[in-house]
Amino acid sequence: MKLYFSPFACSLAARIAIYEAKLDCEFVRVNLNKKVTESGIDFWTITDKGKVSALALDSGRVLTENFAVLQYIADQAAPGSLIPVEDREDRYEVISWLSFVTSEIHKMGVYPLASPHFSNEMKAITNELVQRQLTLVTPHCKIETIFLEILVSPMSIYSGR
Ligand SMILES: N[C@@H](CCC(=O)N[C@@H](CS)C(=O)NCC(=O)O)C(=O)O
Repeated sequence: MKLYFSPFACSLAARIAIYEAKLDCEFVRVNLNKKVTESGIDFWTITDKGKVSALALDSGRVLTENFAVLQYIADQAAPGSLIPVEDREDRYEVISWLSFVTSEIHKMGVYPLASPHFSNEMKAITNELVQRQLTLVTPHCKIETIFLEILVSPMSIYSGR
């Protein structure tokens, strides 16, 4: 397994999850501006989305989208250690929060904050929104799993909490 990552980008969640799951994995740093890996491979040839996280599985399949990548990693860990096992209601609660962080915080909130294309006024509004969304997620970080904490920590770093 090979994780294509960029320091302090959202791929940090996948890196932490892999360490927590104690999985064998090669970490490949990507320069997201140049779309090139540290060894000079054109990142577009790895994924035509050009974004981290990208997780190359031993089968050759490349998984993208943190929502999927994190669930895959969690399912490779010891059963129930990162995400509740199948058939448990709280598994779906974790998945629900994963979706919330992916859509409501990462793309709706964090992306505009990091983007040079948004005005300071827009960033101030967004920052308020992100803080509110993080307040919603944080109390759920303790639900029988550290998975949400893993996901939320990098997001917290992003938004300066
Ligand atoms: N929908 C993707 C978004 C991933 C994403 O936006 N990754 C950012 C880093 S946090 C990236 O690679 N940006 C580079 C780019 O957009 O060119 C997911 O949820 O995994």
